[in-house]
Amino acid sequence: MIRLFVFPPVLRGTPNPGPFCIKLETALRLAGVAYETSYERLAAKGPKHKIPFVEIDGERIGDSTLILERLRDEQGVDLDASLSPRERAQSHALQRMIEERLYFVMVHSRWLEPENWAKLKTAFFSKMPLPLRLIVPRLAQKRVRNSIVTQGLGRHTREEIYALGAADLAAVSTVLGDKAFLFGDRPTMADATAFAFLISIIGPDFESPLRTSALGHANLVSYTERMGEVFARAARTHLRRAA
Ligand SMILES: N[C@@H](CCC(=O)N[C@@H](CS)C(=O)NCC(=O)O)C(=O)O
Repeated sequence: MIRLFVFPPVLRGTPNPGPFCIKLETALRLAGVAYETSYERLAAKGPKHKIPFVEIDGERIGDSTLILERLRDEQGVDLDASLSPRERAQSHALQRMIEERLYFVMVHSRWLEPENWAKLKTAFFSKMPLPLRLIVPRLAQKRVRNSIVTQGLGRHTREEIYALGAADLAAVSTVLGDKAFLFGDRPTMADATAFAFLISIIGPDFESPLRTSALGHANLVSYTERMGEVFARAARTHLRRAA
């Protein structure tokens, strides 16, 4: 049995505060892989010092993509089995755009917009004992700010950052078009990834120009709702199977 380590679900309208946690859990559910969930706040417990991570037969493995590649290679778990080589390449490019750029726009909107930061701080840190509650949030925010600057996005103006995010969302919307899922009528790995980040952006917890851009694409909104139903239905099947 796989043990999945994700953040505690501290947000109201989003399954998990970590989009990579939602991505991995969606993929496991879609593939019908049995797992048990443990909540973890400390990224340092993971082998890559990031969350999510999993434990399989006592071994801890980090990184959502590497975990899924391992499950594909060792257990034949492959949500993309029906895709052509060209579709796999397109799926790869789409997912890397979402994870390596759109993600940082989302992080900026959550951690560095004053109103969102106030909400995030309460959700993440309000249960921490004093004096940690006064020190840790500021250090964490500073680390996030530095990481966005190092990544490159943080060197742009606020307008430029949201324009870059809007362009990524427009690309996802165009690829989706009027299809049910990104590569046709069945969800694949790209849908697990796109859903995770879209629900993180569209969910009701944080307002931002990025959310406004996403809400401007009717197909992304209905797609996120559709994937939300797939995610919940797959959970019910998963729980029935475990019972
Ligand atoms: N490439 C990783 C990214 C995971 C990631 O960035 N996790 C963030 C939360 S969304 C994290 O653990 N941050 C805590 C930290 O960096 O200390 C994956 O796909 O799992």
